[in-house]
Amino acid sequence: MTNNETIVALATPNGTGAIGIIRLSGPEAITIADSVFKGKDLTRQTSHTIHLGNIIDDGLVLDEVLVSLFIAPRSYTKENVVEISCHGSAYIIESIIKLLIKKGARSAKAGEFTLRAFLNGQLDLSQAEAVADLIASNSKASQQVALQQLRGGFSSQLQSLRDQLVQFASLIELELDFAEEDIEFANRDQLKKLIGEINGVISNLIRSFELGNAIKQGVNTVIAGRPNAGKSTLLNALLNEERAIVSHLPGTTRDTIEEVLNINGINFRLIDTAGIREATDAIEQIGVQRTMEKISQSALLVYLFDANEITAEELKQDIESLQKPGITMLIVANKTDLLNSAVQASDFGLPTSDFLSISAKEKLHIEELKQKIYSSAIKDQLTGDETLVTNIRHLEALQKTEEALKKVLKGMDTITSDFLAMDIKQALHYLGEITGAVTTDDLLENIFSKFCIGK
Ligand SMILES: Nc1nc2c(ncn2[C@@H]2O[C@H](COP(=O)(O)OP(=O)(O)OP(=O)(O)O)[C@@H](O)[C@H]2O)c(=O)[nH]1
Ligand SMILES: [Mg+2]
Repeated sequence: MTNNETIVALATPNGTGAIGIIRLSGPEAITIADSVFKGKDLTRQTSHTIHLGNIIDDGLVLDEVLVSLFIAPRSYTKENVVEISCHGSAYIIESIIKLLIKKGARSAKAGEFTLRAFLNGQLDLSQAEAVADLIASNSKASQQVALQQLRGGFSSQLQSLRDQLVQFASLIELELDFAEEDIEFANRDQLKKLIGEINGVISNLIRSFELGNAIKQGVNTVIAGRPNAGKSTLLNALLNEERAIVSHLPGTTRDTIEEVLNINGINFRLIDTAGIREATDAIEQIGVQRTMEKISQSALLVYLFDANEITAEELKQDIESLQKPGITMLIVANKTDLLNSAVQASDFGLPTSDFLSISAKEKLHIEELKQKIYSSAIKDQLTGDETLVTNIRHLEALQKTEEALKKVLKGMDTITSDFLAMDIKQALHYLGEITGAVTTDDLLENIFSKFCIGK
């Protein structure tokens, strides 16, 4: 990978806007910009300054622009960076980029600016990934988690663990030099203690993935129950919008309907489904199948029933048939507006904890249900500064580290120092994959190709 090329790309979205920002990075960024700019000599200006002037192509003024200068290493990529703010016409933007390429820049690949920032030591790998997450964030919580990771909370924690382990690895390597004398430089009890500590942190991080992933991707929340229970009415009430068709005919909803609802900063993907029963025709049967699929892919199931229609025995059967490991079930009694008195969990012989009674049609207790949905998914309180793993690549590396450390612990009393050193190195390798201390071209390609061009 050579960094002596100067790259160029539009940093703002494609299409017409008030302004467009074209970014150049590389050793020639300033001289290339200067060669098309009339106003000042850009090569003689100081870093972090802005200059008004014209972009000239073939003697003609193409646009009046503002040019910002960032002189290496005081820039995002640690290279010379120039940002040209021009008028946001697609024609002007394209013409300026073409002109800069004619003068010696080349088109940047997806994520190439951030890749350079990583290769030049501006960011570690998990921070670079956080840049992509931040750009993609679509809720307060996902923005906060990405920002936390960008600030390095995640990597610094792992880095200090890795440092301690490196120390042990070197002590054990030292033992290999004195193998005949049977000396132990690395105190085994201390090593055990350290591994115990590391394992504690790692398993917390692994556990945080469920929440981290929920925050990043949104929580799949399926509304299911018998036909006519009021599922579509409930979807509409939660969204405050007439999204799904409601009718008194059972079997109205046939396909699944998905909409995002934000509760306290977390996105929930609400899925309204076809009512579960013995289907009366082939299409309904497909609908019911789809319902079951959606349930199995969801983290949260809102089981809705018509409190006027169902017996305690039927309810029990429904709940039993829908209960699966890994999915939290809320049991919600609907149409309570038709009842003289409120229904309670105990009426049906159910525990009160995950039970709620509402009227979807009259919008009674909908806010309560929203909060219950939130607290079922976000079991631990979010304080905003905790370290959460949101990235599947990190999760896998952590799991592999955990496995490698288990091997170290298991082998500590039985195997020789050379094998122990190898097992520790394995753990170090996986930890390094997260921060980028250990990388391969494939890994980098994989991560940065997911960025947009211009980032
Ligand atoms: N009184 C009363 N009627 C309700 C309530 N919720 C829904 N309904 C009515 O119950 C009927 C069925 O509502 P839907 O929302 O279509 O029920 P569904 O569960 O989506 O039904 P399918 O899609 O056929 O499975 C409609 O006539 C609604 O107006 C409620 O809280 N109170
Ligand atoms: Mg429906």
